[in-house]
Amino acid sequence: MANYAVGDLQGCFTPFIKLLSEVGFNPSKDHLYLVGDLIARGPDSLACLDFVYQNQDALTVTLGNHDLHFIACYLLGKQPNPKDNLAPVFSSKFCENYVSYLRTQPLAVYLKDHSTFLSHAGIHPHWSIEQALNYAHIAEQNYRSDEANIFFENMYGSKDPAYTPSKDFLTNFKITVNVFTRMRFLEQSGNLNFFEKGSPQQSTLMPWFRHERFESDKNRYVFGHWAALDGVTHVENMLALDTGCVWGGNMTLMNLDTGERYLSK
Ligand SMILES: [Mn+2]
Repeated sequence: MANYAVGDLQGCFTPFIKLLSEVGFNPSKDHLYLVGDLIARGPDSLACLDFVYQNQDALTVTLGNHDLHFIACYLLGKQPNPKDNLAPVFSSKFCENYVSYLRTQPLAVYLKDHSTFLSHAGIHPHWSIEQALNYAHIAEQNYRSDEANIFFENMYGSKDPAYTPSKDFLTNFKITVNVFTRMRFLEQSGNLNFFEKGSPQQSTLMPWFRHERFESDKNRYVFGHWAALDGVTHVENMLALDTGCVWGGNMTLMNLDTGERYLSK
């Protein structure tokens, strides 16, 4: 049995399947962690969702911002961003199944045997792994509940860059979702900066993974979301898997047992 992780698929089905066949992924024995953003800008979001749905016993998805946006649009009856190629997904007779399945998936996972934390955007440096999993768990209950719509209605906007829990449960949902699915750079205060998306070399702000808390941390952190990093963090235990396949780059697959990386051509 092998454990693999893949970064943002973003609807790029062909390179994904090629990578799985290159490593001989066997859904009856192996497990695959997808760190979110299965769908959106690429050519074949429907095929990505369908594969994930068909192989769900062998897969775990840590949801990304695009996955949550898809769920929100479906539940709230909103139009998705026209830049996303999601029309075939919305017209699929299985659309409801995909939404139901994605809602069963977590925001963050910790693999004890591998000392590895996985999520779409990362972990806030002021949150312990235990706290982070606890916040994720609460938000997961929110989006699985019958009241999920009120959480999705209040998920948007960049008005809440905070990372500390508040007294208001809707705000907490938004904070948790922001940290796990949108975080890149941090302000000095620890608050999230939603406006810079480039590479760390082009910014005076601190990428979340450069915080000193991680220097003596024996855990590995596996994340996607930040294509401008191109898989490079310069921090040994920080493993960035989004190498911008949808923007003309590669897709990255990592063997979590050996640390080996494979790039799609
Ligand atoms: Mn993302």
